[in-house]
Amino acid sequence: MNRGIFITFEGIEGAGKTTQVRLLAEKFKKEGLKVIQTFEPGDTQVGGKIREILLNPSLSINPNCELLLYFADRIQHIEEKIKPALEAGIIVLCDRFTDSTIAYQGYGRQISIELIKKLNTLILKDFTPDFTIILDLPAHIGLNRNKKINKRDRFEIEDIDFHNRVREGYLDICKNEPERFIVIDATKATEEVSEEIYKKVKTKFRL
Ligand code: Z5A
Repeated sequence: MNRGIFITFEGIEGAGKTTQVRLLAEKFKKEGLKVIQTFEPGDTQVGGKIREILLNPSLSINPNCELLLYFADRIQHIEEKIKPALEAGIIVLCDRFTDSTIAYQGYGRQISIELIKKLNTLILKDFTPDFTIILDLPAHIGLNRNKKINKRDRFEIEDIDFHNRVREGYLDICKNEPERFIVIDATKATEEVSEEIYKKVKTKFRL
């Protein structure tokens, strides 16, 4: 049996990641492809507890503690969910992964990116997605979308400079590995974005 494909969706808040993961999964399922949707942080039983801590706006969390909690969530997620699905030949569509840690904790919180990369090697053995879709849009548009649905967690309450650094971070990260990334203009209408992603993934993996 062939190994599955690991595809991650990245971008700032309100970029449309959750929406696009769902739409791509629906399209693939209609074609009879085996696919699962997952997300970080929190898509395991242990991860759900970690998520409650990470997103609670009333907690003040030390940046390195926050960093390690994301890694704790991720190793549980990889071992419990992602690897078994890939070994079973399933396409895994994941809403956020290690590029989020580089963008948010590295560029956003300004923790050493060298340190994050070392942890990635030590803890995750550099487990890397096959393909990463960056949904790019100006921070104020993404934040406004989330305001409309009253979403306010520990990250939404950060100032606009933080979110601008995260966006710039993503655009920087993909320069180092252009073959793994595509950047999509996420200001376009939902269905237009979805079609673009669908076509790119189909072509790249000859599905
Ligand atoms: N985080 C971190 O710091 N480090 C890490 O390593 C990881 C994560 C893994 C998780 O929050 C937080 O953890 C996250 C980063 C941090 N920061 N925050 N906040 P989360 O899981 O609760 O949320 P999120 O990942 O940021 O997703 P989101 O804010 O829910 O946004 P989204 O998934 O990108 O968008 P959406 O839910 O699909 O859409 C948002 C709204 O926009 C919704 O009303 C849609 O109907 C609308 N939408 C979507 N697409 C469009 C288009 N094209 N046009 C107009 N409106 C649209």
